[in-house]
Amino acid sequence: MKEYEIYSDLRVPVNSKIIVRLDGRSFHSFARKMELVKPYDDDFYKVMVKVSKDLFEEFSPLFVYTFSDEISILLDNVPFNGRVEKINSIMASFTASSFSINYDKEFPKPVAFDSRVIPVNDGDILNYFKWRQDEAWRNCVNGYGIHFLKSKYSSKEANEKINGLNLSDIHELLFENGINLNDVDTWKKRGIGVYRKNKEIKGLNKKDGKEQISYRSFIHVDCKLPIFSQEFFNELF
Ligand SMILES: Nc1nc2c(ncn2[C@@H]2O[C@H](COP(=O)(O)OP(=O)(O)OP(=O)(O)O)[C@@H](O)[C@H]2O)c(=O)[nH]1
Ligand SMILES: [Mg+2]
Repeated sequence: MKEYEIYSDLRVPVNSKIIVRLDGRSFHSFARKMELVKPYDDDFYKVMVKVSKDLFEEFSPLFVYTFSDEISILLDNVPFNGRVEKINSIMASFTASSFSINYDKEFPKPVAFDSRVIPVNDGDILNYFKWRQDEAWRNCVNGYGIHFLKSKYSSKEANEKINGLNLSDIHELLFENGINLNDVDTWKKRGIGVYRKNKEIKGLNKKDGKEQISYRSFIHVDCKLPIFSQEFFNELF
């Protein structure tokens, strides 16, 4: 029967970097049922950060990036010998478990995340994360836009109106109504990053009694990410 497991040999090359992207299943309806604050629910985001840190501790990636209900994990060392079934199933189940443990509220039903593996060469890492960060920005403008329109019109009318507007129209509409997206928290516009950072430790050298500086790394949650650039990733790894 073993030969029936025809997908178990599907592998990514272990010498390539990969990104694994996890996305909450039907979180639109999860958000409605859990009555999450619109457009941004602080408690939900705190949980997504805890999940991102759990993933970081478990899989030692180079970088984790999250916004909305999705998490992207950039891995240098491809786990499970590159076996796609293993990577996807373990990452997705680990994420759903971590989400459930860290969210100490009852859910209407069990939550799930989907998972996909994306092999990337070094030249595409910036493009990938720029693409997701652009999506975070679109999400932010649309989120504030629809929230504002629903305060003025019926849900149906608000949806119709927002579909006819592009991002700068929505930005303008919000501005005219006293909502300046420049004042919105950076993490809502650019997402949240988790990565290792070095901390300076001052100590005494036992041999000569002189002060010496060493460095210890810790997991840093960055809620004030810059717009992604090559310099940002050059500093990371
Ligand atoms: N109210 C609220 N909703 C949120 C928040 N963050 C994410 N969401 C919801 O999560 C959804 C995520 O979008 P998608 O992943 O495209 O939609 P989905 O319903 O999860 O669908 P699938 O991923 O295809 O299963 C958004 O549409 C929002 O409804 C939040 O902070 N507040
Ligand atoms: Mg989703």
